[in-house]
Amino acid sequence: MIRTVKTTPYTDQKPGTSGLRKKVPVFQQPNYVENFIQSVFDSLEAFQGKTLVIGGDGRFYNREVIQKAIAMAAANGFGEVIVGQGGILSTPAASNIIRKYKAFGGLVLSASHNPGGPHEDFGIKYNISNGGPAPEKVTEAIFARSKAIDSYKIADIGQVDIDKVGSVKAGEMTVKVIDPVADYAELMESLFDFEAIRTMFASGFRMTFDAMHAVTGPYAKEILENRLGAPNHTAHNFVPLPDFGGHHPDPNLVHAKHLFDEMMRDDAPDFGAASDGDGDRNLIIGNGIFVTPSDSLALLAANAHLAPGYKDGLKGIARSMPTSAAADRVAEKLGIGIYETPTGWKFFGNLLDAGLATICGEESAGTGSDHVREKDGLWAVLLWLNILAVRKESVKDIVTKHWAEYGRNYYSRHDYEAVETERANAVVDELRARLSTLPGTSLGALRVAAADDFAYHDPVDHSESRNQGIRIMFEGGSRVVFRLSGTGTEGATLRVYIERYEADPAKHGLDTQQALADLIVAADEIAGITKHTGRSKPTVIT
Ligand code: G16
Repeated sequence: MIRTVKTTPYTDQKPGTSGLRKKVPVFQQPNYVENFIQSVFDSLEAFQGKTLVIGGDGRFYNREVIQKAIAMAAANGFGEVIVGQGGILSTPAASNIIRKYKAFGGLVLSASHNPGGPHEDFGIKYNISNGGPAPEKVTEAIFARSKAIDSYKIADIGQVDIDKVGSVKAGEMTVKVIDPVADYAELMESLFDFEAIRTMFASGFRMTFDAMHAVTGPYAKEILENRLGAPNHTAHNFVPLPDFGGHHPDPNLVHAKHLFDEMMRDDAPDFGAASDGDGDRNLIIGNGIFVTPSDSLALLAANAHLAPGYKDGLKGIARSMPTSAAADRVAEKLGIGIYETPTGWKFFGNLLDAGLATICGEESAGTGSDHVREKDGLWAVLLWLNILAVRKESVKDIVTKHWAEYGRNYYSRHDYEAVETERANAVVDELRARLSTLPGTSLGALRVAAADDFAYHDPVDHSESRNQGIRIMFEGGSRVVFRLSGTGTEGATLRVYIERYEADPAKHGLDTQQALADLIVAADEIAGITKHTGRSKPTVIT
């Protein structure tokens, strides 16, 4: 039986950088989930009888929302739902399933690297038929609808068993429960030289992978250990838990510090990696060297031809604006296009669909390619392994040779988390008002060459996205960028991105914070961070 249930709108269902992210108790309010899912369906056209993919990262409230989503998909006329066994699908695996089985779209339930649990974070994101996050025109339509919604449709089908692989009927609709790993593992085998990586492991190559009790655990076990022959203690924390074991499943130098510390020891393994809550981010650390996400993008692009899936070269590279320009130098050398987009993987979709870019990346620990339409943590790890297997050099040697060839972009991000929203807005508003007066002014030895608020013109659909981050460019190529995060769930997070280019190999061995010291001081002076926020230092430095 299909019921139409009366509801009243919530005013705060605006999707951010990557879907709707809120605290669990917010999602647990009456009809909160139902309103949002119905607003998604109401913003779509012509999906009757078609397939919807549903999966999540296994965090607290995942199973409850999956049951609601299935019952609502049945009531709204979808013909089939494909769901990962146990409600599990990593974000890149969900993207692959949407593409492979030609689904109409998908609901990806995750708050990514944010913590999970009854008082922590949850999220819902809609992905379109190319497998990628809905573009802004769709998310804007969803938000508009959520403010006007007065009813939703739900089918009385009881609890669907999502723990057994196979097909069951839910009213008129079929629910297909699939192994969440198999299709993804097959895709990885088609892109990378598994034989070469197997040989490398067999000859004693040592790796440590931290799944952070998040969704990549089962994927890492299957691919790294079962298929590539890595020893069976290579993947750590590989059982996904609803609260990620009480930690932030965020693979950065703060929340994966234990991995960093292990990799800096004399007896460290050859390669260390981690992934986040929903499996789309990556952390790469070689024996004695952390590879910044921006450098990793550049290195992967420069070496991608060593993997079978990219042997014909790249069509182009895309990076988000705050990501360092290291990849630009690789694109220049390869004679291919480089695209600078706003923060948010959704902006890469058009470039990938149009064949303008093959590899994309962001400073926020995301790299991926045209194999799916999401960033992909294990993909990045496997491409690194493929490169290491072919080049037979250490991560450190590969990185330092890259710097010697292209120069080094010293890079760091300083985050001020949970700042009062008005205070964070004041930083950005005041900067914006002063943009035209900054060029030509000096801070110590640094002279401002240009300053703007980044705007993006999509070369494919010609849409415009404004106010995407304030850039202060200095003479000589250094810069600082300021923007407010679109993924936080508490107050505002001010992000400050700091970058300096150094061509001289003799100066490539500096400590990053030291190398950026004058820019860090300048950033505070220009933006008045301490004055506005009362904070004397960032919450997180990556
Ligand atoms: C999401 C987006 C990324 C973005 C990141 C940080 O990642 O998909 O494109 O770079 O958030 O965004 P912000 O700086 O606005 O917080 P994820 O891994 O959280 O889905």
